[in-house]
Amino acid sequence: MAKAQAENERPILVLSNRLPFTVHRGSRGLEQRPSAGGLVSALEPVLRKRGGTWIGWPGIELQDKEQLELEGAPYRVAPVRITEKEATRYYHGFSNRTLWPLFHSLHERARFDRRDWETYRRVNQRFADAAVSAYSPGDIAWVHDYHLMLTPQQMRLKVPDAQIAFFLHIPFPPYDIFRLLPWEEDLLWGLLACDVIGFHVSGYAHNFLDCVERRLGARVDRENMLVEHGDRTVQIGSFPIGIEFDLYEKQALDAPPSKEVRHERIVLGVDRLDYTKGIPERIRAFERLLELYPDYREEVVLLQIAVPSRSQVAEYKELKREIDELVGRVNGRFATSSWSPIRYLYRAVPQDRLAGLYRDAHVALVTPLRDGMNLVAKEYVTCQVEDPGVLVLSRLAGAAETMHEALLVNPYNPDECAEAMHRALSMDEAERGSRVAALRRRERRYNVDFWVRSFLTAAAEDRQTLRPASHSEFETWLGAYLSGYQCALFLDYDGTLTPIVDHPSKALLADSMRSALEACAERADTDVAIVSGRKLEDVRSHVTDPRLTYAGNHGLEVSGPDLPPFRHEDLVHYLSRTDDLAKELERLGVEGAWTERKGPTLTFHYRKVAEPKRDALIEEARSLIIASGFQARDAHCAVEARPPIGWDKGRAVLHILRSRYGRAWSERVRVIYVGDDLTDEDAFRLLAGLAITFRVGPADVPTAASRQLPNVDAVKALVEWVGQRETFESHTPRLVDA
Ligand code: GDG
Repeated sequence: MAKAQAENERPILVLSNRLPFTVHRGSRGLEQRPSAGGLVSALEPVLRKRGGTWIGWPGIELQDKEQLELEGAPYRVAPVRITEKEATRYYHGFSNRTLWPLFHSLHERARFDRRDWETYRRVNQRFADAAVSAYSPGDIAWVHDYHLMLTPQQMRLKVPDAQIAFFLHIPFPPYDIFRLLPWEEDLLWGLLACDVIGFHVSGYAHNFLDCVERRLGARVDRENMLVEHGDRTVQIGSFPIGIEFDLYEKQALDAPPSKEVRHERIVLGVDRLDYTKGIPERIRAFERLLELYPDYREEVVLLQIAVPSRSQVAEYKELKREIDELVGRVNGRFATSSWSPIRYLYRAVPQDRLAGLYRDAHVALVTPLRDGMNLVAKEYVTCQVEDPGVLVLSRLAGAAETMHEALLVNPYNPDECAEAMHRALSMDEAERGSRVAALRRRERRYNVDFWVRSFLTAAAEDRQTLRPASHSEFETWLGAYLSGYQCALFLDYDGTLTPIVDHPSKALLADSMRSALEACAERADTDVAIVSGRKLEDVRSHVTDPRLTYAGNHGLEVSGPDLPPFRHEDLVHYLSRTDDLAKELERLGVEGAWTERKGPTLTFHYRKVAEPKRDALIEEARSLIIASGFQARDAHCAVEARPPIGWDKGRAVLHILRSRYGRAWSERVRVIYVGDDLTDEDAFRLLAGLAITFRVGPADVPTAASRQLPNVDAVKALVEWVGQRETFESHTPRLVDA
């Protein structure tokens, strides 16, 4: 408990698109005005209490020498510099024209532009760099919203032990929508670098789990809401945001009667002018009310406040024009000499006046087509301190998940909305009072402080891990795939069958792994091949089983039962040249670095070289390798020199499959490939669609593998399952999705 308490006092870094104030260039230089809005009022007190840094974009392009200071604040502010051109692509482009519509499931509005994406990535990196500079061990970085979905991974790569949490303020869409995004995997990888990822409601969290499971092949635990991402575990959760209840309640109690409310009863709409908010649909629903129930004419007014938003974007200009025309049409149709049905204010109203309006409105019409949460619904019920009003709420807002006592509607159905308005306007006081009391009680309890506390507590908790991969999981993933087919199991050696150790000679096969491999080798329906970067003889001497096939030097040499021995024909040209290259690399003379000679290839190891010396050393080694006419390839703490002959582990696997089973191998054989190294990525890419591939170990780089496994133990469980799996007599292939 004491520990949890201490964790709750850690300094935080808040990363959000905007700083907690807006900046303007005035006659006296840069002028700051505090930002209104829930996020700022929720997080500011936390930063004031714990200390930390707020990292965000000031909203204008700062000149090189211009600095921003937040006067008197007990926390730091780190402005992220973004040029106007970058803002066009990062903010107006990728954030608001790609992610915003797509995540609200309005995919036809989404624009996919590679240049927007590249700028988004670059700007996200700038946020990550600012966070890395501001971070001290023990801090927690809390990244907010869809503008910064790559930042967690960019930060994690530089501070592997950082505590990083993310909260998404908008919906997370279902897989079928999410997968329209050309960069879908990058975003998932970006987020999975977090320790905790929070969403407003459990539906969004489940959508996210579906996407990581189906797109990345990550293991997920839906009961405990965990994702196994490489060798890390990520906690997923729903944390519905709340509002500053006491503040809104007080403002509602203090506000004078609203001037806008005269003798008519008010149906109120309050939104940023955004196509997700369903304003045209709402106006049509109100029109329908007046058609169906003429008694409301001259009795009721729709007061719609639309706050200008993203007004440079063409779609928003178009939406404004549409609303203007609709209001004109409906008013033209029903207005009388003393009454206009719709009063439309295209501007922001000061917050204290807004509280008065909420209080005095008889009905709030909160009917977004899709909304992460929707704070207006919460503010409205909080302000019902006098004659209780009725909330009509879209089922497609996150708020509908908890606000059961509202009248829930489908915003696309004008008849249903009109009926709900009628029910609201004719509801007796007892029912209105009961509904409002329950709604207010909930918002008072689950206010914004509760949201911050519960999120940060979850972020500070020790991570659970998933149950180790079990045979039943392998049965689910591979059972139908292998059933009735010959299985060809390809395994890398170092980091896959044995853990990575500080010298390759110490990487010995555990007895249990040896037994698991033997069980596979004994089966007539299974062939096992070890595909390694080591020399063929070296890897064979470690595994020893003569029934297995061995591919050494990244597949340049292959030997196995029923296979003609293979040695790539171009190798002779390189055998002598590796010797000279090895000598040149050895002359670099850096402590801890050494060269492994493997015949036609060599590996330059730097695992034991001090961290600060590495980058320069790698650069130098790569140049020497390339100058000698070899390809330089990155591997685990090593650079490989390989003959540039278009051959790699993937090609070797295809060679083995064709040599052993014939050209039509894919009709009889099902392939599994397991590896941990960057050199295994060649095989993952080449075998996509032809095999089920597993990447083992840390999730530090994106992978082309179809699935991920955390460690060598999980590989052992997989090999054991292959060795023990049920045999099917029939060789009639089942219809499966490979
Ligand atoms: C995003 C998600 C999620 C509106 N008009 C005036 C005014 N407002 C204030 C409201 C409310 C805020 O703006 C709007 O918040 P919403 O939640 O409704 O919508 P988004 O701006 O789209 O917010 C949303 C939210 O993030 C939090 O996570 O709920 O789903 O889309 O606070 O009061 N405020 C003033 N005058 C106005 O005229 N003063």
